Amino acid sequence: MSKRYTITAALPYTNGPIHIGHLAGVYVPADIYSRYLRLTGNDVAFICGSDEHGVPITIKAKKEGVTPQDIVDKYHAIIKQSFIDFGITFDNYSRTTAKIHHDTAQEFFKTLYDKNEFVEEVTEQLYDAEANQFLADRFVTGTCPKCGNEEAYGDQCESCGSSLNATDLINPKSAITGNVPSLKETKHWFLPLNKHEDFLREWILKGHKKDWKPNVYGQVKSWIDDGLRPRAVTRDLDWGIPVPVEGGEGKVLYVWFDAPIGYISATKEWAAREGKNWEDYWKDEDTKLVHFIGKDNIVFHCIIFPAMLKAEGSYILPDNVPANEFLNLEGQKLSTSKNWAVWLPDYLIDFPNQQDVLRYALTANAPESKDNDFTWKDFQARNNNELVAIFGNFINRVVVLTNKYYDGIIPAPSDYSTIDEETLAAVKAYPAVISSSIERYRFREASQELMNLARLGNKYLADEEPWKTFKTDEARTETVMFVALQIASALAVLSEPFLPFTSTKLKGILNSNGNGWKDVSTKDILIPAAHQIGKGELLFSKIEDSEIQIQLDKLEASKKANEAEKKVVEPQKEEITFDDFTKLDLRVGTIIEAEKMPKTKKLLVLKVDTGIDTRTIVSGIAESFSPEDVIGKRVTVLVNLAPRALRGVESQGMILMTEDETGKLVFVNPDTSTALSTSDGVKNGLQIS
Ligand code: B3M
Ligand code: ZN
Repeated sequence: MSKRYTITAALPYTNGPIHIGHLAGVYVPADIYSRYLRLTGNDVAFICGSDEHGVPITIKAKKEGVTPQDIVDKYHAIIKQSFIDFGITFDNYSRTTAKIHHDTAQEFFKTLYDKNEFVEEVTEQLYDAEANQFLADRFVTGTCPKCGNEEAYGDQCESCGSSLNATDLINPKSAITGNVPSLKETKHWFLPLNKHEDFLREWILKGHKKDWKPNVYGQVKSWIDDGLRPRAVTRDLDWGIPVPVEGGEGKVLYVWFDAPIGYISATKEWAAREGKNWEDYWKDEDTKLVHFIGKDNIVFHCIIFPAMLKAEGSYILPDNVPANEFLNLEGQKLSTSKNWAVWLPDYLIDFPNQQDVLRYALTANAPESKDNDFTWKDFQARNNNELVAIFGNFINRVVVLTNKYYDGIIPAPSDYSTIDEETLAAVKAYPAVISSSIERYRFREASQELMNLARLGNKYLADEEPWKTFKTDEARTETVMFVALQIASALAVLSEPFLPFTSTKLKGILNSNGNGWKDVSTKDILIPAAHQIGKGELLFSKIEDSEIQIQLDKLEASKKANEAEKKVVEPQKEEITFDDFTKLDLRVGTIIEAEKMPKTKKLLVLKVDTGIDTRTIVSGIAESFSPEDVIGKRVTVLVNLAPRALRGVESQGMILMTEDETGKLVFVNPDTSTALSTSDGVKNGLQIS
């Protein structure tokens, strides 16, 4: 039965382009779902837009010396275009700096204010006096009180997912100046989540939300069980939506208060354009609201936004929030700041017309129930071994043989064999199988079922061998080719949600565009005899090792750049006088014996020939060098250091060591050119010139 759906995809922060983590977590599954629902005849509003307020944008603008508006204008354009080029079919891609959004968010706030749904309170908040700035959200970092992560933000810990108030952080530090913040009084409006606890418990825990993904349900349950607290929904910032009530001057709405309302304003904008009524999509109990998000957004979509909607009173609540886990890249967490990512605009340049390959690789390996890893090798294998070798190969054989044997005109079948009948029956079962997976948000499973249909086609051809029967049995060959063409037609339809560009191409090749999703299971003939198909064109092409290497080299370059940045140069120590320096008696010595100090990790006991005597020196280098490494080595020795007992062994001097540019411990070696290396200078102890 046809239904109305409002499908939202998390509004990306407009401080950088989209990367594969966003795509795998949110946009690809949301697009598959939306395309599927449209194909099956539903009324769909697929909504997204740029999240343009919030601290990350202010921070980026400060860093680049431009205004926040400059930043959001730049990335809104980049993000919007890359979604279009990638085939994400939003019905509307809006932005939260749009007037319609400011109006909608302010009106929403006003309604809750008028209904007394907020608690107005003066509290002490973290304040950076040097920056003249209250510190909330990403302006402050500190240790998470729940899990101990030392890099938690003022509103959330990304490590354990907890939602936090800035004052919860242990050892808070300003992200602007690095200062330890002070406390300063300020007035804010709080949404008393505690007041909505019973409703949330009833709605999610006792309600029908048992069909939510276990990771989502589990997180939400644990927050509710922990007890909910009031949460400030206003901020002392200048970038954002002004608080529209008395006393709100100089304050803006908290970005997580305005952003989800962005779904509503984007729907309004779309409805006005399309001549529809937006309220049908947000206020009709028969409409199904589904939020696609990443796991770090669960609390906002399952607790805070529903509490806001409930408090307002006239809205529907989400039917499901199929949040995904995270995608890693080559074994490491994706990171914008470390440039550890595959950026969508770059992908579209490096792999032109290969959107479907990335869509498929990300779906087949989607982080649906646990974090997953994207590797370029897997991407290549998904393309070469599945898209090319299974799907592409099947279509290519069917199209080439039809053109070769029948000039592209589909032959009429004779009697079906049992195999033919079983094969056609199996094809008819696929729409229901794939639908069932998609409707349960199991997109990986669904994509694999699609590939199984192509496998079925390949097996059918391999078993029936029309290239052999062509010489001996015309009628049998015609029947086999007819059946194979039905499978190809089914693939053209059922691939659309997953591989939309391929689906369009394939429909073009088959010269057939008329079938819908349900036709595949109900019609006996999807493409009729005597129909003329087009010439073949390859659907997919092999990705070579050299193309993969280019991508791996890019990542290697990011890694190097990060290491170079990370290298903190120790500041120079306090100045000393020449007299201080002349006190050091440095000699060239040779290590003649070395052994590990028992029961220690770090210490080696060395016998060193200093030229004046042989003495024992205990050196803390055992983690970098084994005894065998150092025996026979010429070293620089400070011989007049006061003796000191280490673990009961008297150490009579010190071997000079330093770190090289990579941080590795190295000997100050008298035989290579180091700072102290003129042998005269060393021998004389002190004269370096
Ligand atoms: N801007 C996405 C993020 O956390 C955030 C989503 C808003 S959805 C209303 O990166
Ligand atoms: Zn935490």
